[in-house]
Amino acid sequence: MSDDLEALRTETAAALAAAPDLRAWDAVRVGVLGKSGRLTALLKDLGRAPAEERRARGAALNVLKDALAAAIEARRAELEAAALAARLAAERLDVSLPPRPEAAVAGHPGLVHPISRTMDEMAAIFGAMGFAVAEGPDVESDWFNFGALNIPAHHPARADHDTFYVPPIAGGPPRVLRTHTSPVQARVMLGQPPPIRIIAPGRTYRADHDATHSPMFHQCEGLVIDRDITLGHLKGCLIDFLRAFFGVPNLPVRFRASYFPFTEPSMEVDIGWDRRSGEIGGGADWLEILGSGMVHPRVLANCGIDPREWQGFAFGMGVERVTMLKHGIPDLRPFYDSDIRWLRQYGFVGGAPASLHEGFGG
Ligand code: 2NL
Repeated sequence: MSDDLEALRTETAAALAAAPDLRAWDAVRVGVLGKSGRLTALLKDLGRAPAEERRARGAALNVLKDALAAAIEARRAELEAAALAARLAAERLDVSLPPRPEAAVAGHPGLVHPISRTMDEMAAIFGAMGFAVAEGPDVESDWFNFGALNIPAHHPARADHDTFYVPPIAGGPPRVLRTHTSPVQARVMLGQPPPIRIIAPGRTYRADHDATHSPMFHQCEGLVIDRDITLGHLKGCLIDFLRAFFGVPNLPVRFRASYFPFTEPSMEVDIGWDRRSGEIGGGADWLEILGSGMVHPRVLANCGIDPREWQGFAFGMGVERVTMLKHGIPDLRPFYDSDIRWLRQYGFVGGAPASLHEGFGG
């Protein structure tokens, strides 16, 4: 190899070794391979070499170009690994550190967010009735979120859901951020034989953002599948739940015919309250709390359960909504602001919530 090419190789190697970070590395790269880089200039000059030398020099230049590109790439990988290692070391969190003293309230290192509290209470109340808690992924296949639940493409219910779509993994099925927690229940039905008694509390997502809607919110759904489940079981179960959750023993509960694609018949569930004072159980007004119904035979079949042998009921409710009602929280937006003043006002001292036995009250 001619001297000038050899010089470029050794000088580039030295410059790469001396480059302390990706910025310096990029300057070396541009200086060699860039538009006005040294190698680029040598390639441009090739045309001026004597014809008898051109062929050999061209070949040597190409070999050098590949070698330089490889050396540059190798150094980039090295520097990136070093940068990542430095970041990981610098940003390491010591989770065993005691909490900052200013975060403590009344001697407690932290408080339970009202959303978590409500979901814990739901787990305790339904848990005492024999329900297990089921969980599933936030990013769902279009089929689990809609298809399994008797909401085919072009069904009007899809439009109501204001769905966030997620790019599919190469060649994979269409994906969404789940718009309800029903897909968790569809997964359970496919994964285990009946009888089934579960609730599915968790995050849900819809492309909706205003004073009363957040793009991320929470739902709790429930599902019971057995051989002889009737509307009577649905009513008894939800009446018991609502009375335990709101702590009002004789809370008036009303069932109203409605429509959902995944249940038939479907019912909306209202509780009695006083619109003026906000008192739950008093007054002459009705407030919608839950959607419910007998699981549609097509949903059972979609999820591998024979509807001639098994039947059941399902229900769903918004966690934010019942939390605001129960605790008189007037505004949805601060739920997600992580404002320590709001959390102090509405947070709960830790520990498991009261069980059904305590919550029933009569
Ligand atoms: C509402 C209404 C509801 C369901 C959710 C459900 C799930 C399966 C099968 C059948 Cl896997 N149904 N879920 C049923 C009726 C109503 O939610 O207003 N939610 C906030």
